[in-house]
Amino acid sequence: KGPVVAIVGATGAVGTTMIDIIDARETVPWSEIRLVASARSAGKVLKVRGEDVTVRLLEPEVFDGVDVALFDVPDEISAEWAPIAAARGAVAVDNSGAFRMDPDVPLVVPEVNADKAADRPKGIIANPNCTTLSMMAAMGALHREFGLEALVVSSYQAASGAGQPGIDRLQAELSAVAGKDVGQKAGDVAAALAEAGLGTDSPFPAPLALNVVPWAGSVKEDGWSSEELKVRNESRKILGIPDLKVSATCVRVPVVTTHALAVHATFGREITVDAARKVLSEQPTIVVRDDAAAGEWPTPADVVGDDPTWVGRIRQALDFPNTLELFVCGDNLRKGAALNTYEIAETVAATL
Ligand code: 11C
Repeated sequence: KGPVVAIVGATGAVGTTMIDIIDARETVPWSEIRLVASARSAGKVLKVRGEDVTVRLLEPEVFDGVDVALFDVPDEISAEWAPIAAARGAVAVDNSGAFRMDPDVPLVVPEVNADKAADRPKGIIANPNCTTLSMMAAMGALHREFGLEALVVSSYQAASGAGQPGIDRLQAELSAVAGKDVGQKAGDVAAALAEAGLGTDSPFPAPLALNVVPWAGSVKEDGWSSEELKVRNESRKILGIPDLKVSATCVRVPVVTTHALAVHATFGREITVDAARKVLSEQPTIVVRDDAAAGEWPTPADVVGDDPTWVGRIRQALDFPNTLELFVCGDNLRKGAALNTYEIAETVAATL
């Protein structure tokens, strides 16, 4: 009999993507797939691999008999419940930020550091932030060959990074401005949103339709956002380079799903565009789309719904030795969240 998996937060944006991923797998190792959510969604019936599954309430007993528990819930829920699942014998794979920087919790991207998944003293494995994760397969592959020393990153983050409320808000804002002559005067987008009855209780700190917003996450010291610090700290931990120089600016753009990043990456060894392209092309989870003359590069609209990370615009930095510029796109709900979490679960299941 195979192991039992539980998906906590099964009805959220990441949870439902997780179910799509499980449905699309040819085979799964699980003898039971248990769906778990808060009281608001418990009792709903969802189809998983063609079978009706009733969503169960998040309570300690729901983890009895569970081997692997996947958490797709906010930080505070994971902080409370992942240790409960672990205490009841499950390996908790957590997609929140609650445990990522805990030295006793591995932070895993299977194609970069799968070996770390086995060393989990708390019974918890963390899944990285979707912005960090979108560039990790590419940076891990290049680091192995050329020795990564520094990253300067600008993100172009999709609304679904803020979950279903982020998707709903962007869609409502786009409806509110559609066909209107706005975007030509300061404040006219906000006025159009207000006129359409959209309040300021948005997941985003400014209008996102017809706009870009240089902010994601919460306010940290010296003007940094939590998201920018996550990119720095998590990249260092995943790649195993504690002194990696990282500087990030995180920006929200009016895209529903798929985060994009402009990456300026400096290496310790000599690197050429051709050598980088070869290394990246050899990775099973990377698609290289890089032909500027033919107008071929990755965009979120092409990448959404796809599992691999797409990389393009690979250039030698003109004024910086051993430095490449790249543009990376990854579906933030798939590899950025549900898919990587599920791949960690598959890695664990193979050892049970
Ligand atoms: C966003 N990356 O796009 C964030 C969402 O640390 O898991 C994920 C936050 C996290 O808003």
